[in-house]
Amino acid sequence: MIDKRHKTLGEFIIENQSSFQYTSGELSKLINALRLGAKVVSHEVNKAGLIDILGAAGETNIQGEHQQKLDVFANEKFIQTLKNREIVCGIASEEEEDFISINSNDEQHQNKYVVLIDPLDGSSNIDVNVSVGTIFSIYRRVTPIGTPVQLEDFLQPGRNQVAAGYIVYGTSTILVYTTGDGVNGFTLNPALGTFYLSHPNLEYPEDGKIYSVNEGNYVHFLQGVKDYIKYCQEEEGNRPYTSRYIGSLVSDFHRNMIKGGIYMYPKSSINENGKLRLLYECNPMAFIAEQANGVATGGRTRIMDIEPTELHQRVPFFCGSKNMVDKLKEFLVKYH
Ligand code: P6P
Repeated sequence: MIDKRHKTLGEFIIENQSSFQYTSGELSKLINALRLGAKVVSHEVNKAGLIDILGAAGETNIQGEHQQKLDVFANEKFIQTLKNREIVCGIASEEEEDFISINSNDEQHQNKYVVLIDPLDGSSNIDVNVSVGTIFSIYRRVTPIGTPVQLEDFLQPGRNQVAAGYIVYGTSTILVYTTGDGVNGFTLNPALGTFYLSHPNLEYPEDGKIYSVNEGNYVHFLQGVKDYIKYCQEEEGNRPYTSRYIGSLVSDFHRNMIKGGIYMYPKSSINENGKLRLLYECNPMAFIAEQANGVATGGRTRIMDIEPTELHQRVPFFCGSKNMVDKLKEFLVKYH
């Protein structure tokens, strides 16, 4: 009997295929494509420290190979692995201005899914050896199967997602995903190239003592956000809270989901819609947060109820432990 703690991602997918609301094998193909991409990118990201030996992006390395920027590399690898699986009819990526249409040549593979991806979020942190990540969001297409994918297949509200997840390339590489039946985390054993179930049934603690926001933007925030930050810093009850901000969404999100906390990227006088992208950052993280008994809001609207209007649109993003987000909302509603 395999110890549950050592279940592989492949075994987990097979065991849980029945709870995935679509035909058998489709989830496996989708997650397997992302799993392969994660392993390839993890290997490359972990080499980044050797960049002065291997040659910086845009130069040729000691083997005379052209060194790609890692976010360009990650984008190409995920697109390639998804295309090869004959289940995806379209891909939207932070690295691509427009969506990519994938037409199946094989009548029987009428590709039903679209994937939206941030192939390497936080890539500016690579040069200083800070964790970065990949974020993905999966929908069923809404236009007729067998026809070219359309923009409306991508501009779906987050509540329509069939799966979402992220990969953190940190002290270890961990893949966390949901298909609407809870959240589970899998850690890569690089020696074997196998992901093992390391974080079953991830859930936010209802309360937390960590707040994550770029306080360098404090002067630009709306009054309600300013007042909430001051609330976090007051000496009262279990406060002051701890301020933790890595500057990499996947890492800040992952820590707060495990320990309890709130992540904020508000709109401000310099970012009128905030910074984070709705379709391939906020929606997938919101799906995971809600599946982990957390909350994700734009301030007045549940993130997953926002009706998208464009592929790369930005929205304000507040996400974390339920009681902390509820308290934030009390401050926001006072002013806005
Ligand atoms: P700032 C990385 O660029 C990112 O998209 C998120 O991963 C991160 O949380 C945020 O932006 C950091 O932005 O403006 O605080 O540097």
